[in-house]
Amino acid sequence: MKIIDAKVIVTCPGRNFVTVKIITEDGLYGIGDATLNGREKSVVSYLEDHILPALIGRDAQRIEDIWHFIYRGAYWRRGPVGMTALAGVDVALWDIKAKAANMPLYQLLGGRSRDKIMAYTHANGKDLDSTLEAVAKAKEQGYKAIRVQCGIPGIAKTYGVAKGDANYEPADSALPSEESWSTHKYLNYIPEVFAEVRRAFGDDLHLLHDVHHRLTPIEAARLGKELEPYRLFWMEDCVPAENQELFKLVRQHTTTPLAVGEVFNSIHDCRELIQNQLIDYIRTTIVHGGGITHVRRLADFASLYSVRTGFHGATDLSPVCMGAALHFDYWVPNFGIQEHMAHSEQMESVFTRAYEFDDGYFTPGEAPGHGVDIDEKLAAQYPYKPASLPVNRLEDGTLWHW
Ligand code: KDG
Ligand code: MG
Repeated sequence: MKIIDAKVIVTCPGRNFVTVKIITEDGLYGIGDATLNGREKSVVSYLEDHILPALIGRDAQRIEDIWHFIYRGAYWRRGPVGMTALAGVDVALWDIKAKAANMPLYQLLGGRSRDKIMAYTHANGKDLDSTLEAVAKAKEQGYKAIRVQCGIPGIAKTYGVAKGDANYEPADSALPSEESWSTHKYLNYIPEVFAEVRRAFGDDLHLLHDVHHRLTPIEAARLGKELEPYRLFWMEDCVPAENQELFKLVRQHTTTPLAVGEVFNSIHDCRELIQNQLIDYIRTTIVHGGGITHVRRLADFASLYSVRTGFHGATDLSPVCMGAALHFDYWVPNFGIQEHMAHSEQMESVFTRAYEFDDGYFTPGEAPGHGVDIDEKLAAQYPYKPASLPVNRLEDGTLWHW
């Protein structure tokens, strides 16, 4: 089944998305998400200038061979730009293979391991009262698991807290905006937030929290310990993770489960974390982790160590990634949870989807392929808009982790 055309579609129906479309000689096509928030154009160039021209004439059925052709063939391996570009191609090819077999993708992967996929969403507010209101709203929408972020007294703009009623979208200006940070104000306040949330909503709700890489290991250890009475589902990205050894100290001190990996792009970024059982959930998802072909290897490796998946699913991961992720979640034996932030109506008019949400759980749908398509005409009406993620400074001006 020869590939006769391959292109990139960039659209901004409220935020930027990059989509790879591959077309075969018999008219079948597949699409894959290749969005890298704030760095979209680098991936577009990588695809258009280096990868896509070399795909023409290749057999679309040979996913494994094409994966290695792109990965090994570049000589320059790994990295977020390359692995996101690779993921776009890989998912488009899985979409084609499943369509050719007339099967939903999860059937090709091995069939479903569960009836429904638990998802968590975000609840946040500028202060405690509005955070509690947001948790109540998410609960009403049916979510059984909720990520709680709250404004910190004395910090002007905190990670994870949306402006007004809008969904949280950090890439909010063409050049990076600035946020500020105080570790001691944060550490003194956040356990109180979780105490209040547990008091208000009881024990049944799963609660999650994202530290967004801001602490040192001993600070993260303290937070994990202080959050233990509130039994979090996980504490996410508690320290920066380029040095995987940092997690040893956190792990020694707390039983709060640890999640990490949304910025990882290969199995090598988390090999030590997994084989030393320093984490409980791996968050690397399909679009940034080299596609289904590579993330499947990662999940299988993680399963040997009882580490479960908890795929990244913020709005900057397009509905195409969400569709593919949900098929994966339906199949993967060591599934943990799926992050979900709802895409806007405008986004969902460009990307039609077969997946469905009901009472806190998703199902991927039975359409052949991953079940997500793109309306190219409509997509063309929303041209690319430069948007950067913010940077973060300590109160003394030091550039910190965002
Ligand atoms: O592009 C970056 C966002 O996706 C990220 O900041 C969101 O941390 C995030 C999360 O857990 O969803
Ligand atoms: Mg995160």
